[in-house]
Amino acid sequence: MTTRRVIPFLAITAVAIAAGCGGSESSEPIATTQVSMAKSYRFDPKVIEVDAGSTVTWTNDDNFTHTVKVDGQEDHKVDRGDSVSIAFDTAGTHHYVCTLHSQDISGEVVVR
Ligand SMILES: [Cu+2]
Repeated sequence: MTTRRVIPFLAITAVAIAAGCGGSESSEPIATTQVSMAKSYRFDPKVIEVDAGSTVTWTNDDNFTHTVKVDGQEDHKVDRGDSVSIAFDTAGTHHYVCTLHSQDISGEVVVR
């Protein structure tokens, strides 16, 4: 059976899936309560360490709106230039993401 198939010239779809930003995978926690949403699509520092009861502040220094959603908590939208503060009372490692770009940026708050 002859099936007529028009094979379009796939313009070499740059499967540019920025596969794993190689580089330093050393995610040693940084002792700070300040996290920048840095240009572009980054939480900086990515992994922080705070004392229980601390309030962590994220500031959006990027050109895009991001959010901070700690696992098990509500999502917080942070527009350019804005910030959000979240208190951490429970010891443990709290993973979070930007729900708008959850595949690109995430981070962790390690509470001691
Ligand atoms: Cu984002």
